[in-house]
Amino acid sequence: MFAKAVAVSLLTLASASVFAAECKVTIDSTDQMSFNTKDIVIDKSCKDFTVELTHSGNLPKNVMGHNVVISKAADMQPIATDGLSAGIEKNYLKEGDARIIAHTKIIGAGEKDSVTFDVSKLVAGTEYGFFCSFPGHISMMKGTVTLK
Ligand SMILES: [Cu+2]
Repeated sequence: MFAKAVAVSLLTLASASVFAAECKVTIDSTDQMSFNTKDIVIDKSCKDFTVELTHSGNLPKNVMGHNVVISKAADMQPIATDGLSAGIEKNYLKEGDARIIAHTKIIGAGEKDSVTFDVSKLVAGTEYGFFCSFPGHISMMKGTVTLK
């Protein structure tokens, strides 16, 4: 009887995980100044969403550092520009910049970092994006964030 109860709860767990939305994405970054994805899709049923960043290159963070910053599409370039003078210790982001929805720290080769944010910060119908704020990287390292 106990075994049956365990079996039933395992089955429930398994089917729940099949239907639950994946509320996490892992993005890899490289020595070629690139991300391996151009679009982050967030399911509306997610309460929180986690972005994990990895770096599969060989270069250290002061040379080829990367982060992931999420904001409204229109705020991406202004945030990157304002972050230039902040320096690598501040992840090339202006301290207290309210336009930033979420960001990881800057990482180098072999490192990883992740950030979890409240999906209710995203309003349906608004365009969002992600980018790397390391100086000069936004030209190649950017993509869209879509709520669906
Ligand atoms: Cu970068």
